[in-house]
Amino acid sequence: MPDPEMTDTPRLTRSSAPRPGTGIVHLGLGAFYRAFAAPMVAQAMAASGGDWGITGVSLKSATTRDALEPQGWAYTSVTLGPEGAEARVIEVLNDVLVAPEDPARVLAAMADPGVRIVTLTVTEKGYCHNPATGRLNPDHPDIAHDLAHPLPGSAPGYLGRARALRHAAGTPPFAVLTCDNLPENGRLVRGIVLDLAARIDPALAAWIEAEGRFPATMVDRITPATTADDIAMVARLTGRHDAAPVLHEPFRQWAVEDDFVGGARPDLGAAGAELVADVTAHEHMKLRMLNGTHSSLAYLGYLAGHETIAEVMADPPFAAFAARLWSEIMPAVEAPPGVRLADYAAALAARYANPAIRHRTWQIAMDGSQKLPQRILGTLEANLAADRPSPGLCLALAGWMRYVGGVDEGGQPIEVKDPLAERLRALADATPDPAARVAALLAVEEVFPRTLAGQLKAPVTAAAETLWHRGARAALEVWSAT
Ligand code: CS2
Repeated sequence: MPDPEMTDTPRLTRSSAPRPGTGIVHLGLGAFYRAFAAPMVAQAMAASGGDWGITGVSLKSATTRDALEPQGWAYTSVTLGPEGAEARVIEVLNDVLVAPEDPARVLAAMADPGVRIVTLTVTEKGYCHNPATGRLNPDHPDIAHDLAHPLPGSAPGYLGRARALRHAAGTPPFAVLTCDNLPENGRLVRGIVLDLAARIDPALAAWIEAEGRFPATMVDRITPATTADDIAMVARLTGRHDAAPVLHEPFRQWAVEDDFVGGARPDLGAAGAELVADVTAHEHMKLRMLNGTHSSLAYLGYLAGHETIAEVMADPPFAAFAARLWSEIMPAVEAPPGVRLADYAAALAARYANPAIRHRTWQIAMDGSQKLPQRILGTLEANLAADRPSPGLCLALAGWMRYVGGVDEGGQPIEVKDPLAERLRALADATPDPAARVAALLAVEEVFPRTLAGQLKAPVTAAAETLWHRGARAALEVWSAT
């Protein structure tokens, strides 16, 4: 039903400014990319020129294309700071394609010699890999399909098949810049694409290995999913109806390995990105200190009845828990040059508490089976190796185990979104008591390497007993008093 407030509000339309040529194809056009990388590419072009317009590709639904098309692909990016909201119109998209409608058109866009970079935000599960090993899962139904058919459906399939077209045409490969929260994301996607390519044609794999570039990158800006209320708020703020605005925090950080094919890239440095030789330290810090605590607060916060991360941080036992998590995580993180980890943690606490950002615990809780390895398990492995206890992170894991059971502490159903949801739910249903459930879930090998699972059994079981018996909030109160 049309919002009555909106009927008289004119639609946002694109300005008459000249459009740059297209130099980037982006797979997985979600809110995060439009709030983060796309505006920085626009800023880079404003500073230093270049044809880096973007063709966005939705791999699943037509919603974003349908919303943006009448606006000439322009959209509003709204910064939500504690002092208020500030809107800016972003005009860097040249087109949006919906892959399932016309896969050949997506491949043709990716094979265009003017395209020098393919960026990705397809979320962790979009890589069709085994989260515990970081390797392609050849049994994944989408990969099995893409190996058997020239018109793909998955992100790795598009990367492999589009490269095959370029190889056949004598066009240099594009650089692949994944903007997903995966560990050493450039090397991970490189391994996945090489594995897939080798199964299509070994010569293709050899060419990608020699000529392809996969710069790793660390991306950071908190960007909750846009809601109907947000759309109405943006219309009031700007006087224009935008069917797909994006809303985000003021903070942003982009560290990128400067390793592109032929050095071709937008002047991201002019937009504030850090171009570095090796992004591993930045990535580990962000995945472990930000995403690790985000997931921990999301599971336990959801169980305690909190809807958003800001609400979680406003609840004293949770704020104390977050601080203890950071003190567990910091010894397992190497600070990037010039960064003090304690300052980074303090800045995270302030970002999480921003009341203008309504980031739902349920949204962050999604896809835990794909997120836990790089967010929490790596830290636990490092702490175990150094004999450092991690009771907070073990409680967070117990929180995930409780959450994937699909019933909250008040007996209400939880809508668990996860590629392994059914299996996790069946394991949880079969093992209502905490010790048995911990054992059953630690045996899920896609998530937990076997040795680590053995080491985690006792401390996670202890945490689960407390969590089951007392509930999340009381467990934190007890636990943070020890
Ligand atoms: C969040 C991230 O949804 C999630 O799992 O942890 O999207 C987080 O907001 C971003 O990585 C921040 O850069």
